[in-house]
Amino acid sequence: MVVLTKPSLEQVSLPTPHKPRSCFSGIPVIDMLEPGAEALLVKACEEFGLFKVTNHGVPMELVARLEDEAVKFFSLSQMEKERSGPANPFGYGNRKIGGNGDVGWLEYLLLEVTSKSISHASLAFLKETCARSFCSVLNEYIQAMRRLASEVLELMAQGLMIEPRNIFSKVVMDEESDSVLRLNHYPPCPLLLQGLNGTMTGFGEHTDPQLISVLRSNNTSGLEISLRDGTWVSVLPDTESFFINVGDSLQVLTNGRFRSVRHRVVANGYKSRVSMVYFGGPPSRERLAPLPLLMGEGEQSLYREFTWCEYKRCAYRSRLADNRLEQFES
Ligand code: GA4
Repeated sequence: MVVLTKPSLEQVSLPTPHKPRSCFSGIPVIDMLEPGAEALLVKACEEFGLFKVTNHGVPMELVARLEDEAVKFFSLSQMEKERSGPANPFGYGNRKIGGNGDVGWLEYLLLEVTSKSISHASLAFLKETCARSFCSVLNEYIQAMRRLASEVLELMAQGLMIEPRNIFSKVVMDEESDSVLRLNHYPPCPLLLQGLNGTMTGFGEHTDPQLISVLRSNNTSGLEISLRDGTWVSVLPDTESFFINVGDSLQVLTNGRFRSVRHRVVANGYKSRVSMVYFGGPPSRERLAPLPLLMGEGEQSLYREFTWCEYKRCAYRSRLADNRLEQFES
């Protein structure tokens, strides 16, 4: 295992500890090449808002290359990393999440993604600290994530039996789609070894704003999800699969049939967790509203129409745990 440098303790209040959760083995596994995958996928989005995909076609060698580069970046000195920060919202961030007082036991690199690569702005601050190899593997990875996100979204449309098949995927494949790549490092939390009773929040509970998120982590646990009845369970890591989350935008398009999953990450006492998350979002001007094709006879629309730009404006004013869709309910 790679040992990452310990981040310095900052003058930031620590997140509140909470009780550890039991491991949940019921996360749906969807083999993307299996006939009938689309129906299983729809069921998973309705029941959990989270599932993992196998036979996804993403070369594991590419995943390993990006993870190595991420580890190299997080192993730089604090001063060097901070040349790519502070995250506002993009760039290198340490402990602070968003701009409204949320904190977590992590450091991260948040990158803006425009259609096929990292944006010029994100590239500019990365160039300060990173080798060209990092930028090129990032762009390769983004391409692979876009392809995977699009295939999963197409299977969803197929499973819901709506046409055209690219009804969801075209939103994230659009030239102007507004997506994000997040590299997270959750360092081991020494307080957990000093008799702290409970666990430490790495990334507080929230739902993702976009359509779908594609997550891959190393072999360190930490991800927890809230089930339909509100119980929190811990999700075992799986280095070979990708976890797919339903985001708020997809919940709106499906009029609440698919659920954006509330999730969080807890820190580990011994091991670093490194995760890489691609968030597939719509173009700024995209209008979001329940698709009439998915509404049954007499079914009421749960949300009024709004643009992604409007949603984002509200999101950046919110705290992580807020229900950001509430204000768009009809
Ligand atoms: C949650 C999902 C993604 O990580 C993210 C986060 C974003 C940020 O870290 O800047 C936000 C959060 C996320 C939702 C509410 C706002 C914005 C922090 C925050 C408090 C990159 C995203 O798109 O939304």
